[in-house]
Amino acid sequence: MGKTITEKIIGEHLVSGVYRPGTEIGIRVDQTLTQDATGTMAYLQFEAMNIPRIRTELSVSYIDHNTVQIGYENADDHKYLQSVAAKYGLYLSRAGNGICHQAHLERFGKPGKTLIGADSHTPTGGAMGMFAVGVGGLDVALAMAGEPFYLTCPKVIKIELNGKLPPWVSAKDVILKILQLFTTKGNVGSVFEYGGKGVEGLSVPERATIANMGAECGVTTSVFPSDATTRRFLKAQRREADWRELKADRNAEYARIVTLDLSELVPLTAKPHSPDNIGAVREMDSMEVNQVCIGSCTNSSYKDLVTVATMLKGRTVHPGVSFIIAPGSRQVLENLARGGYLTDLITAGARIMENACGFCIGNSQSPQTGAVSLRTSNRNFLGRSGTKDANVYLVSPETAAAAVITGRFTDPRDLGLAYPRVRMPAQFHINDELFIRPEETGDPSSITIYRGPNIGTPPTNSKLPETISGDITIKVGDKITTDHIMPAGDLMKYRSNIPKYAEYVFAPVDGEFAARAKKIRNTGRHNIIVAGLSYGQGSSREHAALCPMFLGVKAIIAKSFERIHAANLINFGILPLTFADERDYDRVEQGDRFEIVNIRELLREGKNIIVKNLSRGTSFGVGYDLSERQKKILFAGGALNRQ
Ligand code: MIC
Ligand code: SF4
Repeated sequence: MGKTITEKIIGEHLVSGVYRPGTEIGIRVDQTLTQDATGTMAYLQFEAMNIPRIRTELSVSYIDHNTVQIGYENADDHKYLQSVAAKYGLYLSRAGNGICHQAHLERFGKPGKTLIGADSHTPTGGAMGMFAVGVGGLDVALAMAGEPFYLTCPKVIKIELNGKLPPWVSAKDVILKILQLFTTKGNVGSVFEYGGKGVEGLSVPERATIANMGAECGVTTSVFPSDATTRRFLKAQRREADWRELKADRNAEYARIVTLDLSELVPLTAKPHSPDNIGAVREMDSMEVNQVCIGSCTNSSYKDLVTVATMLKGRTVHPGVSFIIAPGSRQVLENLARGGYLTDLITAGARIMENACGFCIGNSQSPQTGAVSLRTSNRNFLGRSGTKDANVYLVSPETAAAAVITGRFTDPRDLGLAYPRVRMPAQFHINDELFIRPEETGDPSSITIYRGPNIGTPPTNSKLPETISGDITIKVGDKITTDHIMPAGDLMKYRSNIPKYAEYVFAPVDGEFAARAKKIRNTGRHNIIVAGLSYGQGSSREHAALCPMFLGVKAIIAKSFERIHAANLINFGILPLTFADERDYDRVEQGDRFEIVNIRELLREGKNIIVKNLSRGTSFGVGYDLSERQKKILFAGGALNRQ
């Protein structure tokens, strides 16, 4: 039987287990990436492992999230990251160099390699045939220490693209259509593998938009073939030697095949407050728009911004719209400038932001009260923009630029303009000066790691007790994202200060949670969280596990968990349990007192676990999906305790 691309790459990297979907496997990690908001904690954990130099082929530490720098904390973290990179042999991508996923695709991505990144949009690398997976920082730290990366061997869903995109319909509309079909839940343990004739017509940046937002579906990753287009892209990056061909065998078998005719797609939008709440742009009834933000790791490539610049050339932003552009990388910005496109954008009235995450994570450009904000980013969770009652719509760069012109939701096909078909340059202007290479940094033993006053040591957990006895400190509903659990925005400056950051756990949902949890913890009881479907959607931030752990959370009972978050919970010694009968969710309330006895023994022997509800005199069963390796981590109270 033939192989899928996924099976080929996994097969070349397999170090434990066998390629059987649903079972745990370990793979060798070629490359890792981190960004500053997850990286500081990941490197503190790496330091705790006492390894003299990294053991991967390539590891890159990007500074792209916390670049607004109000107060000393972010700048101190940047300096910490720079000294760590020098000491342990990593590349450092300095602030101003761009968003990790865009810059990594440009300068380091290689077909056929494995990449794990402490950021949920790491699958962007799948655009050039990498097996690229978003993970928690601790998994990156372990990979840098030479450990394999463990994951559930995924089942492969083929997305067969046929036809060609019509004018004004672009890659964002493709992935929004896929989000409409697959939604944000129920896809854990799958890979989207793209194929079909339609792939040929998509440039690498377009493939990157699609692979990037597969993360919103909750898949392990998305993979495109590496073909002549990939080769041209790498050549334009002066990296043709990194190319290799990679495609699925003709007779490869898939768990499911979904066919999409690109020529039938129309401009789409994800309406508030979920990336799978899809509607057609034409149905938006010319709604007034207050803000347009173009950028983020989803749509900030040269191709995206040249399209926008060409549409706006000679025009001026509508008076009702605040128009923001954040290019994906310094390379993108420099090439826009050299081609004259930057001038067109400035003349049109764009507010040009730094090449960084910026507005996407809500640490700048929060819109006005009740605003309608059109963004080319990938997440529109409630409050993520920094304005709680803002309505964020996710759109393509074309639809975003149309609203810049008209001040209203406008289908770009209705503008009456000629569609600017952008050709990718045969050669990008390349300037790697903002990368600090490991070779440049001198003798590692002479490097002292810099630690500002905001940088603490990573807290560790105690061993899993025989009995968990505690309170339902909070009961939440379905689709709770890590932005609900551990908000980012301006609070991200506390990423390396856990006691401080922990004060904000669940702040967007329940401002009293942290105080309540501390009170329960201080009486010696445990905190337990009850949740609905798809708990922990969204980002990879391990702080959504680490900070609850710090507050004394020992177990979470949910209807289902998202992949990265479940792995993070285990890494920090929090037990993820699922309701055996989902109706039991309705039979428990916040404040109920629970007892789960003999857990260690039951887990060890693979037996059913019963939860006693002492407040109601009832009990119910819960399940778990844990490998022997994961059980050991839980018994030890987290992965750091096992090092
Ligand atoms: C995000 O888009 O939510 C982030 C910020 O990039 C996160 C990482 C983080 O919280 O630091 C992600 O996607 O993993
Ligand atoms: Fe940055 Fe936004 Fe991409 Fe996250 S989703 S990496 S915050 S640009």
